[in-house]
Amino acid sequence: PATENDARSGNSVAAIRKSILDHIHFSQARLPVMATCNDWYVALAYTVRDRMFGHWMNVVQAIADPQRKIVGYLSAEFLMGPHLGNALINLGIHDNTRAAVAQLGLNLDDLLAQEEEPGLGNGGLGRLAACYMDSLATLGVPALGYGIRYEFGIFSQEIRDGRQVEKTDKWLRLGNPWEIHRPELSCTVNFGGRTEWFHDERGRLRIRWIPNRVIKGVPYDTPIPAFRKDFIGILRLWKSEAVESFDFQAFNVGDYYKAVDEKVVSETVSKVLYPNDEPEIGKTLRLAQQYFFVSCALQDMIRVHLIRGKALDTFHESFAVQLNDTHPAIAVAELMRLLVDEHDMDWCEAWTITRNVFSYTNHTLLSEALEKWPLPFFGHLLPRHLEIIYEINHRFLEEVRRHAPGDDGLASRLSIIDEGGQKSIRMAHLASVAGHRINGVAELHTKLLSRTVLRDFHAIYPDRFVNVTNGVTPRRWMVLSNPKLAGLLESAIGDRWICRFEEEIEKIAPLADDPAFRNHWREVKRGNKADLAGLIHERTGNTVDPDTLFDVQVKRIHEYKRQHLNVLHIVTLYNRIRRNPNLDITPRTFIFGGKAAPGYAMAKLIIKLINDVGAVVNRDPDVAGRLKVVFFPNFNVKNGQMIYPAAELSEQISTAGKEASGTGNMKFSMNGALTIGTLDGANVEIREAVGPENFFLFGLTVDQVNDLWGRGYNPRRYYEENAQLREAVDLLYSGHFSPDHQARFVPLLDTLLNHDPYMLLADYQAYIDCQDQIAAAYRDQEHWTRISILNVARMGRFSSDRSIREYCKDIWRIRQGV
Ligand code: 26Q
Repeated sequence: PATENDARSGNSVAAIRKSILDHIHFSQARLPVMATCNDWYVALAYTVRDRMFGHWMNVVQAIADPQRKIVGYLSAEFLMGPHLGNALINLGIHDNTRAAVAQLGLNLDDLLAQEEEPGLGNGGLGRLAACYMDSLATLGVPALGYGIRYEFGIFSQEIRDGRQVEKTDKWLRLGNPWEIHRPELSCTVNFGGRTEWFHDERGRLRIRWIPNRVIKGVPYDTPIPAFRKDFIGILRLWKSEAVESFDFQAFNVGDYYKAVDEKVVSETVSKVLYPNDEPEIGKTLRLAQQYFFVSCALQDMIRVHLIRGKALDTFHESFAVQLNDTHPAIAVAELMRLLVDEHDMDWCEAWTITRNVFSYTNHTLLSEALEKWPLPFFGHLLPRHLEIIYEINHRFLEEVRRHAPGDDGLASRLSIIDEGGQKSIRMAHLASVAGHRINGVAELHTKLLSRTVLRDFHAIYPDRFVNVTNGVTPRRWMVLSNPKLAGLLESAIGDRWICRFEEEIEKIAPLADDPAFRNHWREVKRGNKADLAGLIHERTGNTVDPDTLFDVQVKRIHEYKRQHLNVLHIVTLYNRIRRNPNLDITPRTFIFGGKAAPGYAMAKLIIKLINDVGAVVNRDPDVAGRLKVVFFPNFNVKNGQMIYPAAELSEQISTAGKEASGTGNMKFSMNGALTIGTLDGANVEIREAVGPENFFLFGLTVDQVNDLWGRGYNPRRYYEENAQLREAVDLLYSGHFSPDHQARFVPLLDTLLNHDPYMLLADYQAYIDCQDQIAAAYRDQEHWTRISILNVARMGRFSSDRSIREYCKDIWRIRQGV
């Protein structure tokens, strides 16, 4: 048909080829013979983007339709990963594009490799937002993801001499073909200054904010394609710029350098993504970033609502706004300010709307990670918002006192303002007072949330609490990253599982009993391991054997995630081999990956530990290839797509109660890895789903952890009473792995022996025993493969499509399309 061959939108091989050549000429002004690999990548990206504009118009219509509720997903992070491969899959043009590119004498894989991934997030929270954008689009829910267009995303990691070296992430260096610049939708954002009373034209006393800085937010839109559906989601990211205000020019006549200075300061706001775990540094900029994108987002949503021809009192019928953790929680005060100050609405009416609009997702119970802003500092940057928060708090505490007269303890525990010591604003309280729903990200996490951090809120508002267990998108994490597995699944059960994962994927379960299918399954995994081995060689120089057990821990480096417990297992095996060089053990390749926050010294020392242990173990002739340890540098979405499909054992070994959910655990299982894990986060639900017999469980439960703290935890006792543990710890103390600096790991080891806040020593023996069982189980490949198939078959619940359906039903009150 003619439309198939249209060079702007057709999906035939000829149309795609023509479109690429057209873009080389009309968009890039390049001669094909002179075009670089990047030129071809950009031409292809434009070609693919063209094929989303038709879908985009459908979404614009949905957004303009006053009957349809729109999701505004507010997140300081969106860890999208590369767009090209995902778009080819979702648009259904992967094969034709590969052919078209081949006809031009190019290889699609080279063009895919050319894309710099937008790393606009730290880890789980940012990647969750990206999976949710995919599912929202695929389910046909009109959605705008609002965030910051950081000029520099998460740093890229190099490993030099076994240590992390951070490099700035210049992802925009060669331009970004996926985004549409929308200067006509710019917003202005104010900072600082003071507030004052005034009489409006109707003679009423009102408040206005007289800021001392104004900047401009300019949106850039990126389409997020649905899977095989003419729909997209819009990721709207804001860049900060200087305003070109007349006032400003008038007040600064001739002051050219001051004007340039203003421009630099204004552009700083969206300059760089903050790594987590660095609570103390650069605070002002972090708060300015949060307020900046939140204010732009709300102004934008109000604009959309008014375009629908509706009055502001129905704003909550147009938008459901999700706060991805407390990073955007200032939105509560900003919406109140916009409604009351700017749009002259009555406080109570504005509050009703605000309460109906917002809901809040909590992602952590770690007290050090709960956001708090010191009052004077907050008031200096956002004086009007401080007043509004006081008013919200005043009215809220009155309600609390009515609810529990005389209980001053309760009121002070619930207060948005923390009065103890340095007075500060508890952002989780602000979000909880305003949100009509508060959700945790796994069943266990939601339960602990309502018993610990938000206990008093749960006592007075139990109905606000809901659980929505995280999920991940099978499009990126299976179809795109594991084409071999996707092909095998398709040959067995067709392709409906891709967007009906919950209903369809379990259909492969019976095939676990089919020996021929198990053989195919093993061939797929073997192929993925060989591919990863090649990449490991290229990136690290290490040779790894694809016939060994691939034991993988990839995630941010943090003490609570206990990468060093994994290292204690490696050292234990190493000691066993040294004692008995002929020991018959299951050969393993230990693969680690993950970034440490630049200011987190202990996490950086763990990276050095992994590399130093690896250097000695990998070189020791006694080990004779039975153990290999590699640290895969710069773990990010792109690298993750190569790693998860090759994994056989997934390490999910956080101290019980510390990992809110985890999402890597789901990606591994969906790709046929078995899990060794604690009863933490979503591990609990994964184990229930795949069956306890198909999951390697070890370690203390949350209750046992609390109990042990209560009784008085003495880590040194475990060291003294366990010879195997003592031997491992002593070898690390001895400098065996750090001959150039004997005491290198003393800070880490002393922490373990004296405090051990994450109870590694308490869990050590259970972990080792469990690993020994795994080593034995791996020797029965038929049985292992059976379990692997059953793991995939029973992962239906962990598609982000299921999560988004639950958000729509229990939180956003959206029915259509889903
Ligand atoms: C806060 C203040 C200042 C600077 C940075 C931050 C900051 C930034 C990012 C704090 C935390 C984060 C990220 C948190 C995160 O990724 N949490 C993870 O969220 C996942 C999705 O719900 C869960 O699966 C993980 O368990 C949780 O650790």
